[in-house]
Amino acid sequence: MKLTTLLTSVAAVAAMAFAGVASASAESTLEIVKKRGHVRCQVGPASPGYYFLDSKGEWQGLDVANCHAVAAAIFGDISKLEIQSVSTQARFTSLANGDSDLLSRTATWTMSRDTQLGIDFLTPTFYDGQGFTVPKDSGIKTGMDLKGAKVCVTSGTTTESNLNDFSRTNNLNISAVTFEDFNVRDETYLQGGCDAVTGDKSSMAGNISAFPVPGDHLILPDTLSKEPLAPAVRHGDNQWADIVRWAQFAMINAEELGITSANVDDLKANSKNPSIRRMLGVEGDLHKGLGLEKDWAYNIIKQVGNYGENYDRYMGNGPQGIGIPREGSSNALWTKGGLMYSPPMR
Ligand SMILES: N[C@@H](CCC(=O)N[C@@H](CS)C(=O)NCC(=O)O)C(=O)O
Repeated sequence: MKLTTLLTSVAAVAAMAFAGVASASAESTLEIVKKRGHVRCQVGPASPGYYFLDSKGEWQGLDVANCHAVAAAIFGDISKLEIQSVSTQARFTSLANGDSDLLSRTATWTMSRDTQLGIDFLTPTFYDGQGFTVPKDSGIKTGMDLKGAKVCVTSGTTTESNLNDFSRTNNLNISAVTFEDFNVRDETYLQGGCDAVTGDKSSMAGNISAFPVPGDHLILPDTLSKEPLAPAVRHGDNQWADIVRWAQFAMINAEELGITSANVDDLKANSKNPSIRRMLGVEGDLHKGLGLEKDWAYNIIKQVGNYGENYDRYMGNGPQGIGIPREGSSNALWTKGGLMYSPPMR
């Protein structure tokens, strides 16, 4: 099935499912989640950096931190969470039909997804771009060297459509070899079944780190696309979207204000900075608009940390990190020339 046809049919199913959810229940997502006692947060099949199982069998990662933040904001407890690992192809339908409360899983915010699938994207967690991985000894230096090449790609992704555009625009006649599962995609590449793999550059960097000899592969300098990776919620419940959006902003704002999981107790007790006092619920009533308790943001920072702590831990040089430099990139704070920016919390 062509991607456009697939998207149209997914959109139709999602719209029907969404109408069903809306009419079957007048309850808000927050009420449903509170009654259930936990948040259902969707990630993908384990992917280094973003969502993976640690040695204790617990989900961790930059995208999982968003799931934890929402559980902390609502319940004051990150364990009030069910992580759902859903295939790439089923991800948006699963959210639109009410199986998940949110998804947080390297999904690119695009116009058609945002406007046609019964879902809404929130603020990006990571600004990525698409690239190619090739064997170092292949002699391939740029995407332009891929004329007539076989390129392995995950189906149902922006990656697949961007590859098509890139090949058409540059007359490269690339043959896309598609896979539902990116592990099978990578295995096929490693066995020589494709000349290159294409994917989001950060995901590929994570995958390469788990290859038998990471040094034998390289990511080409080309960046084919913008991939703003963002969480998404079901369309139509603005309060729920606000909760997830402001949970993310709380982590970004905390970094800007210098609030970390290590100093948040001290700052809550002693800070004279009005911005810090408002955000941590010491003064003001910011929590009211979200329908949460005063300490919603305190709980996020105490239990999950600020954005930078999570970046370092999972995307940077922490023991579980995948070593993607942040400085000078779009993922730096706006005060350091990047795009990570929270509107004022006042
Ligand atoms: N950001 C793209 C790619 C989606 C994506 O990340 N797919 C995953 C599976 S959930 C994948 O293949 N990840 C590994 C990779 O691209 O290397 C999109 O939203 O379509």
